[in-house]
Amino acid sequence: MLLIASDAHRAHDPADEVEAGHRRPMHETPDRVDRIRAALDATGTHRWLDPDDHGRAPIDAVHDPAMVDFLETAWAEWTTAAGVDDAVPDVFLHPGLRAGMGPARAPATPLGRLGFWCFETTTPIVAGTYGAARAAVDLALTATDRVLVGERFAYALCRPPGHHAGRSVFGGYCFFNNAAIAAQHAVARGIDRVAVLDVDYHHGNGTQQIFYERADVFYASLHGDPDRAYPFFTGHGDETGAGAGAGTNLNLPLGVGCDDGDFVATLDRALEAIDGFGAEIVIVSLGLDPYRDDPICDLAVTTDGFRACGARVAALDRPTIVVQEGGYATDMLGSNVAAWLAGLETASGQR
Ligand code: SP5
Ligand code: ZN
Repeated sequence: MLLIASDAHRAHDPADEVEAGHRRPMHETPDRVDRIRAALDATGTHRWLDPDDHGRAPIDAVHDPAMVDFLETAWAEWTTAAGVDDAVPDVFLHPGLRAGMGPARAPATPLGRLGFWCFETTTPIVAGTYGAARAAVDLALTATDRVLVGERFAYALCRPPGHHAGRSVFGGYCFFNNAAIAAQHAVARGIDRVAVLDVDYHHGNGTQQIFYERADVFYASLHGDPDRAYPFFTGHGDETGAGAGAGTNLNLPLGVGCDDGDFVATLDRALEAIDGFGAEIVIVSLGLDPYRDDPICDLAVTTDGFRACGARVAALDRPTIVVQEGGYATDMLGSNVAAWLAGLETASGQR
């Protein structure tokens, strides 16, 4: 299989995140990429390709350019204004704050501006964050280009991940929505119907939002039920799209301890819907955090379960771009990605 990766992600390496009010080591680390690369190299069956620079335009096509401007200069502003630690907000633009009083304006100070664009506290900005986030987008776009010219599959080893980044908000370890930008790129290249299949443990609030009113991009997600799971405020089963996009959003919330059988059966429901939609290409937001030993999640999927998932996606029989999202059981992360991709490739008869 064709794999796209680069070392640019390493520059995004915050020491800590603030989780439930406590400072603790980041779960989302450069080591995750090392583990994945090592496991995929060990298979001896994959080809690595360097990304092409696509510039800022594909990002501005999906995100508010003012947020992109903010992320470009956030670290410089933060350090100039006496920030020495990683940049993390502590006051957020809760919708109740200005309810009935019109929209908020982005403030002038760095801490205020962080709270304007970011929705939570586990996504610190450091000196290399913007460059790493830009590079992750290039991986997803390069994978998309290759599939659009005839490659059956391509895998983009994106880090930082993307699916929590919305049009004008970032968080959840994500800055730019790699999968959504790839989907929009495919539309811009003439694909009429694109599906994003999100199998990360967490609901992809950003991807759902970006395409919520769009008829040309279908979003389907399996995730921990938002009644108990981050990001809490999106991902319910009755969120089915709006306006022109009515019926093009499918959320499949999962209970605690969901095992291989339940997960694959639920995946089949998503695949049936994507097939019914008539997707010409599929973009998979691949999180391995449904894994039974993931330190921040509560499902029970095994490595064999991930292989089965890859095989089911292959059976959909569409050109497929796989974009890396989460997965924090680092000891098994490489094996789990390798198993998922092996399932995809084997079932398609490509190997
Ligand atoms: C891309 C992705 O997977 N982002 C996830 C971001 C989650 N960050 C917040 C984690 C809070 C976890 N709290 C877990 C409590 C476990 N008992
Ligand atoms: Zn996740």
